[in-house]
Amino acid sequence: MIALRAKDVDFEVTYINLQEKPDWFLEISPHGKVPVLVVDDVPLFESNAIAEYLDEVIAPRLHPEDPIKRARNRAWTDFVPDFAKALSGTYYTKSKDEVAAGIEAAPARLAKLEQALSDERENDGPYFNGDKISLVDAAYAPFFQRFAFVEHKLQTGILKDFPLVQAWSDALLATDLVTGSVVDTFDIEFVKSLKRREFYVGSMFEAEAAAAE
Ligand SMILES: N[C@@H](CCC(=O)N[C@@H](CS)C(=O)NCC(=O)O)C(=O)O
Repeated sequence: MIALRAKDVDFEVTYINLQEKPDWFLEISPHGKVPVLVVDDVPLFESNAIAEYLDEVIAPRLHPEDPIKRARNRAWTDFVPDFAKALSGTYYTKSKDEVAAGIEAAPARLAKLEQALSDERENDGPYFNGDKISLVDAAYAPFFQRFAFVEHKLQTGILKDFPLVQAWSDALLATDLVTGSVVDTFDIEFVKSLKRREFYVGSMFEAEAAAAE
């Protein structure tokens, strides 16, 4: 969604209930996962494949022009699942003890990203390559966005030892490209899903959940 927004192209979004996936969706999504982008009746799936396709066919280019930089950006995009686990390992957890274990485990992966931010650019950012949003930014931003939301309550402090990562997150969450990429009701929908899945952090949002009833 962020890549589409960065391309300033017209698109239509259909949200589905992942608890009750419609048949038409299961027919076009081989793994039953979102996102899927339908282009001229052809479904594309997997976020990275979709983003790469968009970058090939719609300007402006979000990948760096230099092939070496591009390859390194792609390599760091491949790190997203590991990074996402570092963050979600604190809040996709069922108890205080599991939160604590997630906090203990996170730094090993966050340190790699801190090093990458230091190595990959010869400027002060604020984004992964510099002053322009790239596909790496688009890939990481949704995970920073979800973490920032729960971090208000959880107060894990896991980013405090990683100033470049924290500054990158702040920059991404300060742009409308990212904040506008989710539904207006994102906060409450996210809270509902945390509560439905009985994650510990869900219990910290009782007031928000009650207000939404
Ligand atoms: N590797 C996939 C992962 C997509 C994914 O995990 N999507 C989740 C939502 S963020 C999903 O559709 N979950 C529903 C399910 O697995 O049933 C991608 O990057 O597109």
